[in-house]
This record gives sequence, structure tokens and C-alpha cells, in this order.
Amino acid sequence: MQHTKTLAAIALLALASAASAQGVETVTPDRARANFGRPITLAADDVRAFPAPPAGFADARPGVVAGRIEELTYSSAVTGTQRLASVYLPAGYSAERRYPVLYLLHGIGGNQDEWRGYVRAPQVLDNLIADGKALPMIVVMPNGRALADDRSPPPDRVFTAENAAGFAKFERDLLEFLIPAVEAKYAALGERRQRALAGLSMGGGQALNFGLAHLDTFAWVGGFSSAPNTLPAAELLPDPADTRRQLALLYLSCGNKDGLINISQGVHRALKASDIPHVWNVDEYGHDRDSWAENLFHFAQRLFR
Ligand code: FER
Repeated sequence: MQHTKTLAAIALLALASAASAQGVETVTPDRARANFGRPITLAADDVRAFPAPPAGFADARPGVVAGRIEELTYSSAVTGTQRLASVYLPAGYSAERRYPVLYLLHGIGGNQDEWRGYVRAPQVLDNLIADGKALPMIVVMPNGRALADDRSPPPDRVFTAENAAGFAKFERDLLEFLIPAVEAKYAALGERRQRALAGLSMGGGQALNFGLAHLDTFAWVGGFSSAPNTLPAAELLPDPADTRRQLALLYLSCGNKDGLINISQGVHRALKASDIPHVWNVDEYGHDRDSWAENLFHFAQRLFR
């Protein structure tokens, strides 16, 4: 028994040092609990950037034509499997036109259904597009866990190194397999100014890590309540002048009751120190869909302008 424990401790240490070589901490259930429970210290500029959306902004509204959701299947050499993504096509979608594309990434326990189900992204977009406040766009909601078994894990396996590793492996899946599949099947504009990458929590960390590393692919990047998989600022911003030149929009948000807010605060402060223009929106929510639906509302209106 003692031996097993020692081996387990050695394995954990090895994993932890491998992860810290990449600058991010290995997730364990205890660490995640501690991270969510971190003390919150708010600075003077940790405030809302925009007024709250109107009541009902995330509800289906009578008279508003809804977009439709399709399931996209694509094959990935990263996982060696056929993978699924949910794709939102705006009302009136026509292959005679071409649309910008927002890639929207879920959290550590979620999958391709989290944004459309739990967060209500389609209703938010339907209303914004109907009101002329957002441009008609395609929204791709993939499964960001690039593992052969990419099902949402049972609760006791969510905060494991294996699950977190799938989120890092998604970088290549996204760039080499998902984006080409989307652009082959849909009437997508295939230019960096017409591609956005955003996500919530684990997906927020992915969006910052992958988006800022591939500004040749994405000009618009958003991290909502980004998780500890977010790379340290020095790795996110190795060349601030180049980041400043290429970014159309960098959008950061977090709730002021979210124990992970220190991650976003760190990115915001580094951006400020490097004079990189960005949106910093701190609302009154915790780590939950109220914050994510509202921030999608604010972010989507500013895209592709
Ligand atoms: C962690 C705490 C939370 C962590 C990830 C999360 C990688 C992700 C939460 C989410 O996606 O909701 O320590 O480490």
C-alpha cells in the first residue's frame, strides 16, 4: 500500500514537472478545488466594460427567426477518430453568400453541446442578428477534448491530467482538421479577419493560448473566465508589438465571484503593461452561464467589423 502511494506520488511529480515545463500547472481534483476557492482581490479597474444586456437577451423571442444547428463530422489524425462539432447557421443562411466564422470552445466537463444547451448561444445570436447588432456569422462549437475517447468524463475524472491533456492536443486538431473541414463544407470566408476564436474557462485558456499563437489564423480572440490552462503572459505575448499589430480584438472577461479570476487579471495586467489594447469586462457573476451568455452577447456584437 505504502509502495503504491509512493509510486503514485512519483508519477504525479513527474506529471507536474512536465506540465510546469510548459508553464501550466497539472490539474488534480484537490488543486481545482483550491483554485476555485482562491481568495478574490479586486482592483479599481476590475469593473464592467458595458451595461448588462436587456432582459430576455438569451431567450427565444417571438418573431425572431432562429438559426439552425447542424452536426459536422470530421476526421482527425490527432485523435485517429471521426469527431463531432455543433455548427450554428444564422437565419437565412445561403450558400450563395459567405460568412465569417466564430469558433466557440467549452469548459473542462463540457462537449460540443455546452454552448448551445447550457449557455444558450443560439438564442443570444438569433436575437443579436435579428436586431442588426451582430453580423450574420457561422458559429462552430467543437469538442475541444482531442482524445480518442472525447466523451465528457464522469465527475470524478473531470480534473485529471489526462482530460486536461486532451484540451492541449486540440490546438492541432483545430488548425489542421476542423478549420479545413468547416471551410470545405460551409460558405465560410477563409481569411484571418473573418475568423474568431473564443471560449469559456478551459476553452477560454485554449482560445488565448491558440489564438494568440496563431494570429495569422484568428484576428479576433476572446477568453471568458479563463482557466489555469492559460499560459503565462510571457508565453502568450512573446512579441507584444506583433500582437498589437495583428489583433483586431482581444476580449477578456470574468465574474468577480469566480475563484479563477486571478488568471484573467494576470493576462489583463500583462496586456496593460505591454500597451496591447483589449476589452476587460468584469461582471458580478461566478463561474457560470450568466457570465458566459452575457459575454457572448458583448463579444459577438464587436466581431468582424
Ligand atoms: C483548474 C480549475 C478549473 C483547472 C481547470 C479548471 C487546468 C477548468 C474549469 C472549467 O473549464 O470550467 O485547476 O486546471
